[in-house]
Amino acid sequence: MDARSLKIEAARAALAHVKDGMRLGIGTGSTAEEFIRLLGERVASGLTVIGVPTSERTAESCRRFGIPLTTLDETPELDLTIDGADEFDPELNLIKGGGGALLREKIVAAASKSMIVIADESKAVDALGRFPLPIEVNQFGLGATELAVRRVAEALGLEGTIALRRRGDAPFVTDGGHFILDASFGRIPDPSALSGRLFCVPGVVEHGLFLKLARIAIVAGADGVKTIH
Ligand code: ABF
Repeated sequence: MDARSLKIEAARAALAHVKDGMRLGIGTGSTAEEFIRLLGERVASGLTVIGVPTSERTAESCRRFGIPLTTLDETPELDLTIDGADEFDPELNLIKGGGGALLREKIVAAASKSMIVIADESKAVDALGRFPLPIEVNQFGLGATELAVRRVAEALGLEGTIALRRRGDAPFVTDGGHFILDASFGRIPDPSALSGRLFCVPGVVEHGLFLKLARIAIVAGADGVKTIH
């Protein structure tokens, strides 16, 4: 099965968790796009849900597929968020943010009673860190923030490169107007320690370590779809 088919299978299996009347957090990325498309079909045939999108891109897709939207101001508590991930470990800790939407994704996930990750099996890792960790930072003080992040990493014995994400010739700018540093530290033995220390850097707005947020991962692979709790 090709990569897109696996994403569709994971997205389809996640739909079984969506019940009439639910307030949903709706993720970003190519796997989430498949979910949005399938959810749109269910909405067209009578399912009643309301969604909070995790990015402008997702908001646009939801509108295209007829999914009613709300905001966290109007609906501050959600029943379920369904989102993709860049990688997940056996404890369902995640790295997210490859799509640049990590801040809204984390706010939405944290506002949800439950979070389900949908992914193909290539996203499974024994320990986080194969995928570069996205760190969303304020544009002001970029150089100082990058240096502080480097010092945090060194204090934890992590080494590697930190790159400012770019789109073409210009830095990539998030929906919130921030930059992203992609930190290739390799294996992260203690994600919780790294998370705590990164939050002590004033220029860090958010980072892509999603720890203890996902309850379930629905993972599609060559052997079928597995649900991991
Ligand atoms: C979002 O999309 C991100 O947090 C993650 O970076 C990415 C996963 O994308 P895809 O489903 O395209 O692999 O959920």
